[in-house]
Amino acid sequence: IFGPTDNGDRFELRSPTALPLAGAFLWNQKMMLQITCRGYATAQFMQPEPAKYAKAPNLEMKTFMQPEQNYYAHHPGRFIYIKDEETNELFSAPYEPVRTPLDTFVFSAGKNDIRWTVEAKGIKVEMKVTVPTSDVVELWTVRVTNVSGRPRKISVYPYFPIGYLSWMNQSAEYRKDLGGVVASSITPYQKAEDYFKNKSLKDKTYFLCETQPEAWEARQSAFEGEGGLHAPSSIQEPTLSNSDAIYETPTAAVQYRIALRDGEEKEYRFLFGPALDDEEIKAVRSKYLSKEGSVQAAQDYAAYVDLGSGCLKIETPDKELDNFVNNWLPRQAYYHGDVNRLTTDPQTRNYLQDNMGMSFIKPEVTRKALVTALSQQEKNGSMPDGILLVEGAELKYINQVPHTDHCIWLPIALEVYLAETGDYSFLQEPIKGSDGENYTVCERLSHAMDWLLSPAARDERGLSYIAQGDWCDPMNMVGYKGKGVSGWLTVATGYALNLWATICETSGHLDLATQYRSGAEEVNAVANKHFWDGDWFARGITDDNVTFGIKEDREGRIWLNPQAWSILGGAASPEQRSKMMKQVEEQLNTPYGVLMFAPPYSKMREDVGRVTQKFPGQGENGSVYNHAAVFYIYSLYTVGEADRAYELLRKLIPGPSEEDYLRRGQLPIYVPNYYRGAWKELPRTAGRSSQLFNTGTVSWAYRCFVEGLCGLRGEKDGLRVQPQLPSKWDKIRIKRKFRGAEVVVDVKRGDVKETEVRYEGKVLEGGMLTGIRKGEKYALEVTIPR
Ligand code: CEZ
Repeated sequence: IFGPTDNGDRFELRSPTALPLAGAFLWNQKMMLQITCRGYATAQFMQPEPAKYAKAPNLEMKTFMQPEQNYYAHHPGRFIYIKDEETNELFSAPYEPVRTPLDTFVFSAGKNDIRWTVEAKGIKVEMKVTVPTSDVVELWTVRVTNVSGRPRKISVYPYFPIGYLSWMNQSAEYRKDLGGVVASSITPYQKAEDYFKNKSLKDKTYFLCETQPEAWEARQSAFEGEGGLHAPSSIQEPTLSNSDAIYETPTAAVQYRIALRDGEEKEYRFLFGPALDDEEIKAVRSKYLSKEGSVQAAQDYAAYVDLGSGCLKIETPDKELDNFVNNWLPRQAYYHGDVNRLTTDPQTRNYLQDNMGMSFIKPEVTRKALVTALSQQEKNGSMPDGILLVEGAELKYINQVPHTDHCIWLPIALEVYLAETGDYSFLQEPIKGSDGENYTVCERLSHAMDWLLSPAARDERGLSYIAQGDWCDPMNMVGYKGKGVSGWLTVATGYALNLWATICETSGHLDLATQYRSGAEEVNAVANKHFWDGDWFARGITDDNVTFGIKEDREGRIWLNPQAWSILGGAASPEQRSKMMKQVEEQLNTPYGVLMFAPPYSKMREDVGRVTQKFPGQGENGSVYNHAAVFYIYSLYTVGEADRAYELLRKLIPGPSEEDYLRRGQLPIYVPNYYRGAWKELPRTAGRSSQLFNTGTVSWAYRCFVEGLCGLRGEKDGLRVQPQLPSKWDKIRIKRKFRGAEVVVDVKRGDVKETEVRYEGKVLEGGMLTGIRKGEKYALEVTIPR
């Protein structure tokens, strides 16, 4: 019932009930559309704040996407009802709302479009949706074919619910002049100043038809009547009633009554989206609502998505993995780097990590993002909680809660950018900041590191304050009184300082290198003094001086982040590492990945905070939180733990067994932010996907494949080749784009003591390929020990 097609370009699901929440997503720089295999949809566009053009039947708040969202009959969706005019029998595509058993069901997630093929009662319905590159509109094509072996009379009813738009003013009607249903509304507001802001909001929702329908409904209650969505009353009648909605809930349903000979098909095109006024509606109509227009848009969009195809193609013994890494992972990383999760104020750490991933795809974007972030650095060297991306944007929601970790992500993102591009001159680029100063990148990074080491960021013991959160957003009460410290942030500070010291060294700033290297040593020493618990590092010390994440804790006993980052930053010695890894294996490993911590909290712990109130095993309360998992995986690659790393890396994606797919409930076309944890406590739900595709995991995951598994890591003067295959693999083949060149690498096991890299027959010293020229092709033969 699952599987890749078209050489991995698409992924199919052939049951509407096996993975009912499974879906796919499309985006462009202004919008995002997530749609499930059964037809439920969540779409969002930017104006510039996120907004919706199809809403729930009651007033919906503008919150971020919800994990494991459940759908209900009236949830926004895109559906086609088919009625047999002779028997009155009904079914709907793709599956909802009628839920008739289907003879065929194929949900096919592509990189540039999403398609369904559905067959029931001798009628085949093919649906396809895509979005254009820069306008906010869904482009739909629906083809209906008679496959019943005899002539048929049917009615085809596209039904695109619009929902409750506004309690102030809402209406809808069929507009003959525009060729579709248009709903109008006024975004509710109360303050006079909002009137002026809201004037430019796209408060109209349109559903435009290329072929004029015979009849329509623009009022939800008229469409549904007493029959409900399983058998709408209006569909029981010969024709829809041409209703309008006047301060009533709008909908868009239209009817085509057709006769089809055996084998005959009809194709329809529709547009669905938001608009400011009639002019905009006319403009999208003339641009997109035709065969030529939609073909052009599809080509352009495919070209746009293709820009995100990344720098790596692998052939390994695991075909499913190849499929994911070659096709879907870079696409997801590109989505993050290109549109910053469609927010106007991304969290600073998300912004930096999402753009870090872009180094492998479009490094010029990473460079620009680093400039944008650094230009918002505070006078004292610290970084704000969020980065403002458009004029007039404000720090909202979580960005109003003080977190202390934002500086550490600067050298992390910068280092990946430099490794990928070798663009060390960037360090000397001056950046004018909102602090009014004109400092170079190098100076700004040093200021950020100085801040991490300053008394503003560290207590008298030298441990890093946590305030109302570090990487873990909901860990908001460890330090809200001003004293609590973070074990993770302390070792992460060590990592950031070491990275920065290395960059300084490589770029010839030796004095700075020595200074920050000794800062790192000092930080790592105090981390060991205060957080080492015998077998692992503790997670923090509360305002009341209680150390947590230690052996004595019944819940929240061992946390992954302090272990991973003490490996990265050097706080952990080789002996400590092996102790920690053993504990991680025993206490945190599950068949679905490694837990963020265990055991999960069962009730509020007031000196830890909101994280303990999340449902056990969900979100940050001890799930397989993939972002945390991938930090650990990356850290394992940095110390040559190839087998441990690969085992966990593979678990980031669903499959390949059917049982695993069913449990996770998601297709292998993106990494979700978590899989449910509480594997020991609540085994029934363990492994279930959050279905959320916004996650910092992807940039690190891509990095793990490029630099870790394939071992193709950029350095100032070239490419270091050091593959780390799991021991059960004998060979892999890699194609890697690097600084404009193409490097093809054949990796095999052989009788060598150490990895041997040959280029044109000669062994490369230290596995370093240097003198790489743009446009050239390099073929490397790599032999790794058996
Ligand atoms: O958001 C993420 C953040 O975007 O949570 C991560 C954090 O590092 C990322 O920057 C770990 O806390 O507030 C909450 O409780 C939520 O859990 C969000 O913070 C969380 C959601 O996954 C967003 O979809």
